[in-house]
Amino acid sequence: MSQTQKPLILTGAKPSGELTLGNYLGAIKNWAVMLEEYECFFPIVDLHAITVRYVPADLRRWTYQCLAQYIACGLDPARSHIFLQSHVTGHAELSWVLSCLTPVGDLHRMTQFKEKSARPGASVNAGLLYYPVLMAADILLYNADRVPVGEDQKQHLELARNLAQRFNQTYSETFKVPEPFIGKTGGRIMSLQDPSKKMSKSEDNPGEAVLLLDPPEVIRKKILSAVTDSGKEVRRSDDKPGISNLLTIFSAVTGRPIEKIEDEFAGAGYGTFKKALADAVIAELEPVQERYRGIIEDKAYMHGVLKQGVDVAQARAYKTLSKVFRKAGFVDRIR
Ligand code: AQP
Repeated sequence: MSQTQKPLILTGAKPSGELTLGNYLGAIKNWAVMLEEYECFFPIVDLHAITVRYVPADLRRWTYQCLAQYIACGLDPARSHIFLQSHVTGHAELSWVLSCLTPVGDLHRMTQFKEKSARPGASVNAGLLYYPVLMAADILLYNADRVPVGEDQKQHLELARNLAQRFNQTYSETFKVPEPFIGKTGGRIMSLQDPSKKMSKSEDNPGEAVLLLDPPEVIRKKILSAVTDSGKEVRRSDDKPGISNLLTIFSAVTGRPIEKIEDEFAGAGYGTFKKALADAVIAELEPVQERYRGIIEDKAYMHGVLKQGVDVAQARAYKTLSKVFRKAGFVDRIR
């Protein structure tokens, strides 16, 4: 089968900080096994990174880091299209058209908007509210068949599906309605310090998240100090959110079912379990970090990857955008 006949997958991360174990287990690790079966578009969605206060130099550094980590985690640029969202003309334009079909109330109901706007000192700008419309445009611009997302992004994907249907009904059949694709394990990794909220790269407390680039001793320290629950049994249960989260991580890292891990650590206590988990996470991330170090030094290689990716992405984006503009009634550009 030629590459163009494969179903199209599109998914990306935003360079709003250093990638976490949550980004890796809930997303990137699952994407890396899709390269054969799907035509994969992996944008780094940098336009999304400016909805919160940020420092431009950090954004640039995190963008390069994200690119090098994508590749180090197994997103092979020879078998996928890796590019920066801001390099492609079309994301912002399509999001404008889609925003004119989006009830504002739908955006106010988004969990992520509610959480982020409630953070102390948050600047609640229109971009933060509008973010899911831009995300819908990211997906629909490429007419993606499936979108691998963590549980936390399901609500945003639902909006993208609604907007595809609404556009098709308002104008005429244009967009595929994208399907979610959630990995079997690691769907939602929670904070190590507060397992009621997800592990996020932009949290202020460094103990909350293992970062992909954390040195082994830091990873060990963070996991050993992760909050656990009363009792000492290593067992998944609704009233044990801390240990349940650590079991999810263990299972996602090793590929072993949670029940098997519970059996192995029956009667062992939290301390022994955490030490084994730290070893497993370190063993998983060490080769990624090793590959990362080689890639991040090689700017010319990274620029080559971005150039190759954007050429394919832009061609596809222009095609969709001109179709959308025509259907929306804009006069064709005079060439
Ligand atoms: N804790 C998580 N568990 C599972 N999956 C997660 N993802 C993020 N956090 C977790 C998934 O990673 C992909 C890339 O995420 P993103 O960078 O685009 O945005 P995000 O979900 O907002 O990630 P963060 O880390 O929480 O960033 P900040 O703190 O800046 O908002 C997505 O597929 C996401 O589902």
